[in-house]
Amino acid sequence: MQAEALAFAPADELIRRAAALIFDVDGTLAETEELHRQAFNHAFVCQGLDWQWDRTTYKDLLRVTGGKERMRSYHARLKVGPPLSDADVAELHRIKTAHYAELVETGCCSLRPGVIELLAAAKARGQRLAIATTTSHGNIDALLSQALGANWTAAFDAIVAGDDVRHKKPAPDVYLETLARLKLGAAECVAIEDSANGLISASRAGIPVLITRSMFFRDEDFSAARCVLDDLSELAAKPKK
Ligand code: XBP
Ligand code: MG
Repeated sequence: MQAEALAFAPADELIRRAAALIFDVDGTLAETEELHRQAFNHAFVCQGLDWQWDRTTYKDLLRVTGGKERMRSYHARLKVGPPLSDADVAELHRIKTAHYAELVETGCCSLRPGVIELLAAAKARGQRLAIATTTSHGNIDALLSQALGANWTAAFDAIVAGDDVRHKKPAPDVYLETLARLKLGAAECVAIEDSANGLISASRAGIPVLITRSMFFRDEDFSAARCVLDDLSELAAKPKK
């Protein structure tokens, strides 16, 4: 299908006709940010910091992508004491990531509605699947081995995480690297995202974006997206503009 025609197709056509579907992880595959928030707070207690991020604070902090960068940004706002050392940030993030994995491994965070069905339908159509995320490979594995089984990586042709590229979202790096690994053009693919940073990142890489509204980004402006759904189960329901 011609790229321009693909660009204005309803959601279900946009998805069906793409050569590859590129999925964001946090907020898109699952509502994981609430677990990330709890894991950050756990790490702060472990390290004797009197920081506790409530949902309102975390929603604002999510404008900074990357957990390490988010903690540095928060500390800088406090304007107290010298900047956190790289070693302090690394230790906080290590503790946070370990606790996040423990939370995810309880099975308390299922994949969002319609995700498993879309993965299966795409595979049945011979479409390729990829992941382009800011989080780490360890966090992706914790979530998807729990949700899809130990062999989950076999379903994806490319898995690109935050530490695989120089600049995190909203830079296009993670999507450009995914396209390079897929050996596909941007207009042949669709990015499935939940945040403004993710929309900007994929758009800068030239990839049409389908947004699914998530817990922390429900009220964001997604006017640059090709289509906006509440969740992916709508794809099975009816064509959506
Ligand atoms: C969302 C992010 C990540 C997570 C926390 O990634 O920005 O930083 O909030 O994970 P996505 P880390 O691109 O999947 O929406 O602490 O591992 O960064
Ligand atoms: Mg996301």
